[in-house]
Amino acid sequence: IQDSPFELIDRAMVSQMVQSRNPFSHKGDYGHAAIVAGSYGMMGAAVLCARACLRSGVGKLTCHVPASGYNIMQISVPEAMCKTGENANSAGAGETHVSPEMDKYDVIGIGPGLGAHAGNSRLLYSVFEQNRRPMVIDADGLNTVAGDKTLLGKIPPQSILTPHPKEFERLFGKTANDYDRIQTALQKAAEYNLYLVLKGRYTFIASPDGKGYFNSSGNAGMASGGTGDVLTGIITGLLAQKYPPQQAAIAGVFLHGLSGDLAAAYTSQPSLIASDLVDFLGQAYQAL
Ligand code: NPW
Ligand code: AMP
Ligand code: MG
Repeated sequence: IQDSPFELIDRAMVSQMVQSRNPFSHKGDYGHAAIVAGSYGMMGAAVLCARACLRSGVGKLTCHVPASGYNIMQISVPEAMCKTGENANSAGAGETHVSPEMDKYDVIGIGPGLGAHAGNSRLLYSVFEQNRRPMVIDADGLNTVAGDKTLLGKIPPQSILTPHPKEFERLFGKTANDYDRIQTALQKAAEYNLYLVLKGRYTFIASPDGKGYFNSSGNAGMASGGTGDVLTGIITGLLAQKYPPQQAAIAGVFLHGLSGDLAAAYTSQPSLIASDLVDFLGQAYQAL
């Protein structure tokens, strides 16, 4: 990395970014995040994302989930408020997500476990039109954009997209190798004024100003369902706390990987599950 144009994200870099708390602060000082996630059979993704967002330090959190996920969310994450479509009391009554009322929220994280529904495209148009602040887009949020490429140009500037390699390919097409993928990411980040977080062993962040960052934390124990949903919650929570998007992306991926390293040291790589990343986030903050 010494001769590379890219920077390495390490403990020293992230320690400088992490904000300490004013002793007289209250929950309003740490932002109100909205998470738009979950669908029938994938409420776990929404729960993991919400729990991670809370552990990252957000002041208030409201989860927009389909009616079928209302009880699951309220019981699994009592700290979060919950909004559903009109059929909130009839279990399994629908898969619609209420579009967040933008004036209420400082940031929106959208996508984990959303599923592939006909209404997703309309939901994203509405979200992008009403909210011009940086947001986080992951998973089926990204897949929706990939299925309707005009959405790409409508994403609020400085938003953070967190694709894994397959999601990246759906968005921007096949690349010959890792080097090409990084070059494409840098080009697209600049073109659309977005942060692209290419998840993997060494997650790479392409910044719209042309800079690139490789993450140094994390391990193969994190190759397990739901770990990406946790990352979305962490970055959303950091944005809500007014970390600038570049810092939210950098600190988010490092803390996520560090939680994974601490969790693996406690349990083991094979037994690591996504919930462990949430449970060890507090220790990751302490270790900075
Ligand atoms: P393979 O398997 O090696 O051929 P999808 P998803 C590839 C939700 N979840 N390097 C992989 O390739 C998510 O939030 C819900 C290379 C396969 O083809 C989403 O909303 C959970 N290739 C939804 O599920 C827990 C890689 O991508 C394809 C790669 C679908 O998300 C699980 C799979 O990607 C999940 O998070 C890599 N590093 N990573 C819950 N508990 O509710 C992936 N691939 O089709 O986008 O499926 O990522 O599981
Ligand atoms: P997703 O595929 O969306 O669930 O995201 C998986 C998350 O786990 C990403 O943050 C990856 O960077 C991380 N991850 C997966 N496999 C590894 C690995 N072998 N080493 C380090 N991090 C990993
Ligand atoms: Mg994912």
